[in-house]
Amino acid sequence: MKFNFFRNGVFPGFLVCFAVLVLAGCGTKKNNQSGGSPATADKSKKIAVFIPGVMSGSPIYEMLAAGVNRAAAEQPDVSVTVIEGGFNQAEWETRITALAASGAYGLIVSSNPSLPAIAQSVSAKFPEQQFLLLDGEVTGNPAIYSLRYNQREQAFMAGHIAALVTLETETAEVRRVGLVAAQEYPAMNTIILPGYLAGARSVDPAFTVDFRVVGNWFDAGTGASLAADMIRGGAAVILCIAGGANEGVVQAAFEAGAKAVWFDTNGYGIRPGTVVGSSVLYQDKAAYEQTKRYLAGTLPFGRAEMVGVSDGFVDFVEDDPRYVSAVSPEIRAKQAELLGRIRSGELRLGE
Ligand code: RBF
Repeated sequence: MKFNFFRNGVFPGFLVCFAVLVLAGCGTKKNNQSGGSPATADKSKKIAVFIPGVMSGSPIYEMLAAGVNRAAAEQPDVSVTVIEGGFNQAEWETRITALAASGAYGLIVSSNPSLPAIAQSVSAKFPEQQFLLLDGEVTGNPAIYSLRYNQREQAFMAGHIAALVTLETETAEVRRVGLVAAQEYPAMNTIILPGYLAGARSVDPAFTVDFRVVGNWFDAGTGASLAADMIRGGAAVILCIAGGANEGVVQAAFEAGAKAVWFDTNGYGIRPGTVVGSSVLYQDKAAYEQTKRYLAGTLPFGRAEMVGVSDGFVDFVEDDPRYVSAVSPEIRAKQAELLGRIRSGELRLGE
């Protein structure tokens, strides 16, 4: 990463200063205003974005990089390096430790609920390294700021639309909605899955969830076969939270005449008519705003914050023409009524 210093001219600049100081016979540490190695000269403006996985197929990560890049582009001399950590989760800590050990970055940005534990561990060895973590929670570490989303709201809205659409299908007597997840993790098991079920049960308390796990974030073939099996078992609408495997779920739903609900971004365009709901979060906006705060020196390290529907970071997309043509006016009216109750604060889905 040191090559970046050559590219933007900071390192050569430092060399010139250093040479001048030495020639003038006053090259002492005291007179060296940069206070140490060139890596520390203005490293606060060097940001590493660590993608725990790959960006392709995972919009939550694409939004992360986009938001940080947008904030950086608005100021001179800020550089962003995006590093994809790949799907081997056992390697992530080693990769992040290497980033911290390089001393090259003022800030490491990342996102997902497994990052707090990893960042804590790296932070114990490199306490100077600062972290901005989204979609995760950690408090009390003076080097880490975290922001997560109210995913009970996000999942509740998905469960509500899934149940409403189920009631209009031929297998409506089977009060069961589907959820295909890539893997089990605490936020999935204690917030997203229960929130999804609660949303379906707010339509009819008889609803249950058929919950299946792919085992990774990329296998569309397994996603498709799980979804096909669930549809044979009577689930007519399936929420997919499985990264690259989502494509398989939607394809299987399309082939069987079933429906899918999309999570994190607007997914109506994936397969118009088959995708009947999009419960979204605006991670690009969050990454942009928090990076701006960092660059302004106002990011409150040590704190954890949560944002939801009323803050404008979680939403359900209902103004897309492909949503309008995919579901009946009656369903849209009921979904709109729910959204109104969440937005106004009448229905509180705290955590
Ligand atoms: N979400 C993705 O979209 N793609 C991923 O590759 C991905 N990897 C994850 C790895 C771990 C260990 C955990 C805990 C979560 C991961 N997520 C991933 C899920 C993400 O944090 C979030 O829960 C979902 O995107 C739903 O908002």
